[in-house]
Amino acid sequence: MTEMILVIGANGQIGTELVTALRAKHGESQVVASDLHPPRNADSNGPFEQASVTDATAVRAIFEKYKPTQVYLLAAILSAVGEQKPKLAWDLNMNGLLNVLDLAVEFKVAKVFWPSSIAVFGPNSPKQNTPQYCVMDPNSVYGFSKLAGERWCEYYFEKYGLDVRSIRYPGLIGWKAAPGGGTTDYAVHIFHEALAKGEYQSFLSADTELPMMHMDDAIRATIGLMEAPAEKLSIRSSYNLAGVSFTPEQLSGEIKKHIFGFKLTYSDNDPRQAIADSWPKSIDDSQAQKDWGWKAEFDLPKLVEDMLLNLRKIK
Ligand code: NAD
Ligand code: AKB
Repeated sequence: MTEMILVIGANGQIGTELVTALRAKHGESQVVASDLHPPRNADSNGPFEQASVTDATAVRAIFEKYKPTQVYLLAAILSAVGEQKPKLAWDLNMNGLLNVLDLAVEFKVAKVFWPSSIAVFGPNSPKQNTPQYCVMDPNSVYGFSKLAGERWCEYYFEKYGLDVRSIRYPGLIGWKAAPGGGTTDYAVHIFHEALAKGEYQSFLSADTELPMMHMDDAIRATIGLMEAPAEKLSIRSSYNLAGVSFTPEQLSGEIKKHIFGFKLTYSDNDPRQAIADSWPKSIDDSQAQKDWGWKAEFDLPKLVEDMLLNLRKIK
């Protein structure tokens, strides 16, 4: 079957890499990129549609034009920006999702991907090896918009038979695109500053351990989940997914092996610290391993080596 794939929120940290990967696999003309803003990648020749996902009429026109067989909805406001613009975050993260789910049912889209986050967990969730099912009391707007989104995804699967698939991504680290305003962004910025200045001021404290993942692993997981046979998938809310967990201090220690004299300092009273403190330190992803054979490839040394190698080439 020839796929026609629509990626909404295509200009962001994940979309930039996902569109490239999907176009390499399915052909440029088969992957439609869409975003609120004009395309960032001037080298990309594939179709592009500028629209807001909250504008149901505009999104409907895109569905009518391309008749997508798969839709990836990436447009969202992330955790840190969400605390500055709580109502906007709720509106985009909820109504954008509901618009896409409704259109996917109406246009009989075969598969929908929508990402959740480790932000669905809260202060009373277990911190170590956080299980798939446990207490979930997220206290950021982003976190509870993702938790509500998970419930909607499962609901559309159960009620309307829509094949929705989802992953609770950890903090993602890639060299091709900048992160979009999250709590884990320090772990991308640190590489740019380490190479440019030999130092970085972290907005999270030295011992703040968080689950993270190299972008290559995240893209492989996303496409792997979308290609898995439907009958193998036991979770239609969102799968826990683990990569590598580390603190700013541990990341800095690994960077120092490559950049002699790299200096990490810390700022006080950053609002992102409270968000990070409410999140898990590590994730149990045994259900993803069991259902669709997921396994991360990047550990901390490999992630750091890859980031520095590639950033050195493009700087
Ligand atoms: P990002 O902020 O980098 O990109 C989001 C994109 O959505 C941007 O290009 C933005 O222009 C676009 N957008 C914003 N408002 C829009 C609108 N109204 N209509 C259409 N497009 C709009 O985000 P990302 O890091 O690429 O994340 C993509 C998804 O993955 C989000 O749902 C996010 O919650 C989830 N996620 C990301 C991470 C991570 O570490 N990057 C971790 C967990 C979950
Ligand atoms: C954020 O920090 O908001 C994101 C996420 C983990 O969802 N990177």
